[in-house]
Amino acid sequence: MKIVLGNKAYSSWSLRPWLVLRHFGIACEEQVIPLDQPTSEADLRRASPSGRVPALLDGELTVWDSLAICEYLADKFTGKPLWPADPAARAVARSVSAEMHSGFTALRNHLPFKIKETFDPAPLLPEVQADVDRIVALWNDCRRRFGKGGPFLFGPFSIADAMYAPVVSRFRTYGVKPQGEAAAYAEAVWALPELQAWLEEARKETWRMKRYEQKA
Ligand SMILES: N[C@@H](CCC(=O)N[C@@H](CS)C(=O)NCC(=O)O)C(=O)O
Repeated sequence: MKIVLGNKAYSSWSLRPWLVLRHFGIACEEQVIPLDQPTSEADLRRASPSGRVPALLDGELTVWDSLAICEYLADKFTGKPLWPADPAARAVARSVSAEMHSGFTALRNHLPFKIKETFDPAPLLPEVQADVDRIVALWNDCRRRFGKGGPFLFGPFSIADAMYAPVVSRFRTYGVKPQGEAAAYAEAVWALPELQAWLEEARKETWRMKRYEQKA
């Protein structure tokens, strides 16, 4: 298999399935397409039918979209606990993953993913604060209901944590401090060796993405 990613400094959607691959020790080549470069659009179109990354190539098959890739990996590697084993926990893990995938637009637009950077905390727009409050509430709820077996949302690391890892990074970048169990959860995600490895690789990148650098 090969996963096609955007730059590690900026591509939050790419980080999600990459973390799943790395955490569960699934062998996969990788290719990074730097975004916002003169050749990016053509390169992305060649790699992915949507013209967006991540995309996973498995033989003749292309799977695109972060959550679809995670589901494909869960189907293909059934011996590995990519989702929680308990059906109720798994259903909630899928719910919070889908909520991340389809929502939190204000947070994603106003606090862009910049894993290498940190800024002084600034007041949040009300719609961004509402997204932060909902995320912190759902982290606390998952930890309380399902988190007994480990430091992550459903105890051991699962796809749900991969979906929220870019939010953990954004909270650090913009000085957002979650309250309650959510604070310890965010620390556990940030401390993941795979996430730190991604950060190290992001630090080595020299591409600049002008579109994002004008913000924040
Ligand atoms: N819903 C998609 C979103 C993918 C997406 O928007 N990827 C961005 C990079 S993080 C992209 O490919 N952008 C193309 C561009 O900026 O030209 C997913 O979950 O994979």
